[in-house]
Amino acid sequence: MKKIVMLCCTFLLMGKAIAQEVPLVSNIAARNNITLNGKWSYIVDPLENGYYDYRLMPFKNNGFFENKKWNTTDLTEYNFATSATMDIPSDWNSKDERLFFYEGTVWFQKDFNYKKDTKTKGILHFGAVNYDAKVYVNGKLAGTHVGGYTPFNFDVTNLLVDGNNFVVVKVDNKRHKDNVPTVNMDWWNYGGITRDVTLAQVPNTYVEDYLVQLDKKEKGKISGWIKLNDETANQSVSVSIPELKIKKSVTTDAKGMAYFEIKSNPVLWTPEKPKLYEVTISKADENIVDQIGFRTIETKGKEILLNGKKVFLRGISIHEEAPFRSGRGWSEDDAITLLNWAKELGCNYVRLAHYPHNENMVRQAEKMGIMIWSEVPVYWTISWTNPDTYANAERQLHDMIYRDKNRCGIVIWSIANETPHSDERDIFLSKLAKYARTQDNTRLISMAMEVTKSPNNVNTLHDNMNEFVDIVSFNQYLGWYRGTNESCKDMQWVIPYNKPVIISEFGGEALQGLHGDKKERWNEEYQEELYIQNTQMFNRIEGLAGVSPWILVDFRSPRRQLPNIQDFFNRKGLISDQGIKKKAFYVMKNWYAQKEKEYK
Ligand code: GCB
Repeated sequence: MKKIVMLCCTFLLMGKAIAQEVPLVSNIAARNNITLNGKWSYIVDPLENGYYDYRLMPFKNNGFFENKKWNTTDLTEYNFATSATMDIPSDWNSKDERLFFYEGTVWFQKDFNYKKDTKTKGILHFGAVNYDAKVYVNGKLAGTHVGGYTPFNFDVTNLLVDGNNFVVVKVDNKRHKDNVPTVNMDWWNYGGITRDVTLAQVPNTYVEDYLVQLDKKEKGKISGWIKLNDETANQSVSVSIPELKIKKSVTTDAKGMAYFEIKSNPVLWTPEKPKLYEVTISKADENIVDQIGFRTIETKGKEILLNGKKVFLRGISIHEEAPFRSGRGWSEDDAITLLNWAKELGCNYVRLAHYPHNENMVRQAEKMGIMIWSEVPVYWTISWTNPDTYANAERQLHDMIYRDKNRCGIVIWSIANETPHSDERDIFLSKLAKYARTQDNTRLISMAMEVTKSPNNVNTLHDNMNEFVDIVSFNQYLGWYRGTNESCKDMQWVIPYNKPVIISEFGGEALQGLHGDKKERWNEEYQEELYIQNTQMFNRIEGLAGVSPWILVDFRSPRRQLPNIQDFFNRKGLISDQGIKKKAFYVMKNWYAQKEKEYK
């Protein structure tokens, strides 16, 4: 009898996934959480000996993920307990000087305590891991993920035990041609568990996701939906916005979805008055609190309209690099420092390049009244014809939109940066643009295109992708990669599309503190002159609706080698890596002050 019962149990376990990736739990920070941030033990494993045996076959069950307790009788050649520790979130390149240039596998391990109960599930959530993650809980595979800048989570309920548990993550950031991004890029490929790690303890049936926004079709209405993880009908869920005296209960349909429409005229979010409302999504055993703003964003001919009013996007491009200490930025403090600088420059807009930034950055920008361009790392020369590469890019786009769809600060989704023209690229990107619209029809779509060179001082912009985007954006480097600063004076621009135009990048390098003739590169005066000439030229571009100079702060890049000047920093920042403003900062600031007046 006993034997039969045991067999049944095994069968049931085999029929049911022990752990699995589940749709992202929205607004993870607002759930009942155990944080797994903090000290993790780590083992650097350049040959992946913790994963493959000496025949290069994956170990069945005694890889490093087993976290075997070391003793003198067994042949065990690793020991997390005596290995060094690293603060997570972080990147190993800036945490361990031996790993500055390292691209490969590092194993991370952490112990934690958990109180199991039958009414809740454990969802293990990672804000981001760069690039390839294999996650194990108590020695068993919980799931895998690729892509370095988007969140993912696994339902690990069946792997958790009451009391002591451990999690092991194998992180591999080796570059591969077919990845997104591909092998060649102008930023540091920081490896590691780069964003928050959270174990959310949610009710067995929980609110997985929700959308609360101004109705797209009808004025004076807020609409949206609440989605449960289970396809359970007749569950009562509600949305409340006390400041607007809204409390609306709705019931789920057979798909676990509940839709609502509420008559309301909220104060609209603007950069000048970034009004956010406290919104609570509730179920009998769950309350999720969010801060949500309401606004409309659209285009009309060559204009961008925010809440129906023409705006000029006074922007700056930003990499997700930590101010002062370099390394990957991730915290609220990092976000506040960077965004305060953007504010000081006079910005109402930031281009978060070249991948989705951490949630702190997006939420903080929104709070400070800064509109956002958010981008996926479809950068330079991707493997356009590889279906897996497309699927990877689409997944990253999906997850970026999914995470941030309630963020009114985001006004533009960007699907690519500086991609070379070809039929294969057109097929890939047009599909991606159409996909973006299926995921969100309330924001604008764009991509950073390139200027196609043209003779006689006439720059004509031509890109087949024009018909798939709402805003025509392009990077141009007059005075740095093309022409001289002087050449800006005679340059004419022909942009033959009836759409708003954004210059998504322009700029040049300067080592902060290096001074000299404005005709000599690398000194601050050269960069200053480049900004003077370029901004004067911009005044002549018809339909220009925004700019985002490249870039706010000097950032690390292995492409930038010049000794004593670059030393592995791209020096196009308006601010040095040590937080000191260069002369060009003030040129841009003045130009933005003028623009602000013009658009008042
Ligand atoms: C670009 C790229 C950006 C580079 C920049 C540069 O056009 O989009 O990723 O860092 O130029 O500094 O060359």
